[in-house]
Amino acid sequence: MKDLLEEARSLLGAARRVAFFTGAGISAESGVPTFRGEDGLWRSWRAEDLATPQAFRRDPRLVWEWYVWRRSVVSACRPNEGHLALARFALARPGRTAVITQNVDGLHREAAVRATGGADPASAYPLELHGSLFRDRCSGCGARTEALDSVDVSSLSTLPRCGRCGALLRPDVVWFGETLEAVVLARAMAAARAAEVCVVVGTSTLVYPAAYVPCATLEAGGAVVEVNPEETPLSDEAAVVLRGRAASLLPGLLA
Ligand code: BV8
Ligand code: ZN
Repeated sequence: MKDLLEEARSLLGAARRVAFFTGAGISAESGVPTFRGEDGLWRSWRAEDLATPQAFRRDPRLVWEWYVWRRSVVSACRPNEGHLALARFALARPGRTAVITQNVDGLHREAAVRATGGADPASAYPLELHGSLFRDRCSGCGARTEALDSVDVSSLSTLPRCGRCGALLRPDVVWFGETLEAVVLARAMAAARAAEVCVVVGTSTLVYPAAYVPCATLEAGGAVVEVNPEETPLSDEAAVVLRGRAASLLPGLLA
C-alpha cells in the first residue's frame, strides 16, 4: 500500500488541477449511514419507495418522516479526518481544486469552515450534485429556504407549506427520476474535464448522471485515483486504487 500511496501522491503533486468526486463512503466514519452498506439507509426502506417524486405525491407525510429522521441522524455527525484533509488540500489550492459530492449531508461544507479557521472557506465548498438535506424547497414555486428547525410530521395538515404560494415544502434534494440542476452538473463536468487527476472517494459509482463525473476526467486524458475499501465498476479504470477507508487514507494522500 505504501508504494501505491506514493504513486498516488506523485500523480497529485504533478497535477495542476484536481477534482474530488465523493459519495456516502466519505461520511461513513462520521456515522452517516451509507446507501448500500449493511447498515445502509435503504435497508429499512427502499429508495424507490421514498426518494422519488411519486412517493412524495402519494404519501408526503411518510417521505417527510424519513427525511426528519435522516436530518436528526446527520445533524449529530461531524466531519471526519477525511473531510478535513480534503478541505485543507482545496484551501491550499484555491481555484485549482473542485470538490464534487453526491452527498446531501453538508459535511464537506462544515469541514471547509472548520479547516479555514475563520478565513474564506469558499474555495473548499462542494458542488452538491444531489442538493442538501438542510435546505427546503417549495414543491410549487421552487422557492428555497434554510431547513426548518422542526417539522411536525404527525399529519398531512401539519406538514410545512410555502409562505408565498401555499404548496407543500420538500427537502431540497434530487430524487430518483428527477434531473439534477443543469448548471451544477455542467460546472462539475467542466471541472472534471479540466482536472489532470480525479480522486474518487467512497462511492459505488452506480448512480447516474453523477457517475459520469470521473469519466469526464478519463475522457480528457486525466487519471483517476480511487479510495474505497471495496471494488467498484470504476476500479479497473483507476490509475491507482487505494483499498481502504477515507478517514485513514486521505490524510496521508493529501498532506
Ligand atoms: C435521473 C439524494 C432522469 C436523495 C440521491 C429508474 C427510474 C428512474 C431513474 C432511474 C431508473 N433507473 C436508473 C435511473 C437513473 C437513476 C439511477 O442512476 N439509478 C441507479 C440506482 C441505477 N438516476 C436518477 O434517477 C437521477 N436522475 O436520471 O433523471 C431524467 C433524465 C432526464 C429528464 C428527466 C429525468 C437522480 C439520481 C439522484 C438520486 N438522489 N440522493 C437523498 O439522499 O435522499 S442518490 C443517493 O444514492 C446518494 O445521493 C448517492 O448519490 C447515491 C448513493 O451512492 P453512493 O454515494 O455511491 O453511496 P453507496 O452507499 O452506494 O456507496 C458507498 C460506497 O462507499 C461503497 O462503494 C462503499 O464501499 C464505500 N465505503 C464504505 N465505507 C467507506 C467507503 N469508502 C471510503 N471510506 C469508507 N469508510
Ligand atoms: Zn411556493
